[in-house]
Amino acid sequence: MTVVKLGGSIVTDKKVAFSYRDGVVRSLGRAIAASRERVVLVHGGGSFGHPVAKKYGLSSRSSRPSPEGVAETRRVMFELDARICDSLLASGVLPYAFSPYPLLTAAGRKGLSWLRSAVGAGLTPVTFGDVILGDRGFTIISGDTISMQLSRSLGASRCVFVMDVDGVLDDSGTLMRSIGPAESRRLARKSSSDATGGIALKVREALRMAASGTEVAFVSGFRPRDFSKALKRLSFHGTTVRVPSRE
Ligand code: IP8
Repeated sequence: MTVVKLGGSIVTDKKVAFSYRDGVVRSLGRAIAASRERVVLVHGGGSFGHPVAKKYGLSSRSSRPSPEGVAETRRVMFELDARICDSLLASGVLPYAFSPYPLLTAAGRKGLSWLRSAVGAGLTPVTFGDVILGDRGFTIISGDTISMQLSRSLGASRCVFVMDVDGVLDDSGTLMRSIGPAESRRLARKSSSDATGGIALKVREALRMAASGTEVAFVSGFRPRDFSKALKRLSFHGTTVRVPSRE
């Protein structure tokens, strides 16, 4: 099983509110359909979820109790999800959209046989970063965290993060072909304009996955051939994550 995280920066143009990259999502969908891999998809908020979450002061750290903000942020996330499912259907992938809520409790994560059944039936489960009610009120759970939880619960052999750049970049913008804990600590200092954690969160979740046996890849969604290679475990242009215990 492979978990694919479609970053908000690749499914939308984050500089343009409510922009959507139909052509890019279709090309990624065609690559998934052609790969015949068993895939579970997670997508981020991009120019839909993040600006609205920010407008209402919602984030993954703190949240003001704003029922309007919760309702509006979820509405735009479901709208983006519907667009993504349309593009997937048009490219030969059969999406099975679901809310990430079942993933939030230990019992829910254990009982994921329905998800396996959906994949066994030829469907591709699709879920997304969401607004959830936790101990600290309403907070945003990033698609990156959901990808990590799903990878662990499903025992995924691979997780592919699809981005708008070639992979994880260093301070000078150069591609890092491989990353481990040391690079992660450096990236943790990078600030993000997202309501969640940006690249630092992705890399942190990637290391946790790698530590529990999932291979992690970062690849550009503008390079569908490299995305195909990453899906099929072939050598690709992008970043791979080193297993922390082997450092
Ligand atoms: O873009 C955030 O998910 P992410 C989702 O994966 C919302 O961090 C609701 C903004």
